[in-house]
Amino acid sequence: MKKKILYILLAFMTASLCSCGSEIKKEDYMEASNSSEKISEVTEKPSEITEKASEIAEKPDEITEKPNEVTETTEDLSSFASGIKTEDTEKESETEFVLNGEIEERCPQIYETKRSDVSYGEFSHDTYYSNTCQMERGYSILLPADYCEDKKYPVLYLLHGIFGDEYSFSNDKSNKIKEIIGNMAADGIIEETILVCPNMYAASDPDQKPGFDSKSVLPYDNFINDLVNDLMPYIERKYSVLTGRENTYLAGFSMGGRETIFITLQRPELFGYVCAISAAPGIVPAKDKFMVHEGQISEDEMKFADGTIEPNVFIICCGTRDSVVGQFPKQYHELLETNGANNIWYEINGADHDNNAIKSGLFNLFKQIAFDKSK
Ligand code: FER
Repeated sequence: MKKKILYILLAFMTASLCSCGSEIKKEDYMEASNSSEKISEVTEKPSEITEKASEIAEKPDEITEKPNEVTETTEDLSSFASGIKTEDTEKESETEFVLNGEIEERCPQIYETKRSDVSYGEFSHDTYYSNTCQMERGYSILLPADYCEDKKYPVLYLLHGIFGDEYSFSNDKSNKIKEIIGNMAADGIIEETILVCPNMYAASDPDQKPGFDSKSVLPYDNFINDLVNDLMPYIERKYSVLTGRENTYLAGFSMGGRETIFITLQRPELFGYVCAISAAPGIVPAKDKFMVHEGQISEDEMKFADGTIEPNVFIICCGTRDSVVGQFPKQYHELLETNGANNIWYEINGADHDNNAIKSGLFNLFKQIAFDKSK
């Protein structure tokens, strides 16, 4: 009997621990929805979650409300936060690796598994002064284990999801970022690379908080200014980095994926290698259960300006079972393609809004970088 209670307790604790990739905090989602529902209602079956996902990810042509108008969300949003713990039914990926231009849906085990003969970097945290926000702002940084000033390293800026911060990736051991970068560098596939994880909420008012309404989302759209004018110059001054688009990479998950696409379209001369994982809606006008998005740009503007250089690699990907952003990433890919902007689109079979998608996106970004640079 005691054993049974222990098992139940263990199961409950395991279910409660957010081991998935999203930085979305359950409490925040619940707060955003004014939801008073119990956490026990969170544990829905994957199939139910998928049904909800298709409801939530409405197509843009289904917009009936005026832009700017905030939709009242009556749905229990906490269920979407738990949806990201979807059981992974896919087979383990191949352990063989061949450097070619092919996308591999899943990050191979050999790259996400810690090895005893590889030294991995450790995350540290620091701050920089942001003129954009008129305040000191934090970032996490993963330097290669044997980082030294005599060498110069390429940099990947990695942007978190909504309600996240500069600790979102460094605090989540399940995204295997350290392992993927460390192993791929140890195998000589990629150069040793510095990873910078900023706080993407570029608000000037320290009391402003993220949420599902136009005003609360604006600081995310302002991050382009903080990144380009404050953080990148600071990183380039403080660390031994290679500069220029060939050595500057940009990736992001969900809200970070949305800003990754937006920033890339605005400043393609700065980033040579880009990956938007499970990108959130709102670059172009859209509506989902969370809110109505006015859109940062129009659908026609979803392209690179005439005469501008395009990224060498521009990946857009999403899990087939994404319960938060649904079909929006695919829509971005299609709009870009229609407007003549090259991008690699792929889906991660069985992945939700989770670390399976994050691991896949990062692995494939590095693989494409390696392949492109080997040409
Ligand atoms: C939205 C749907 C998803 C949205 C943001 C998200 C601001 C972000 C999700 C995430 O970052 O995980 O409508 O609007």
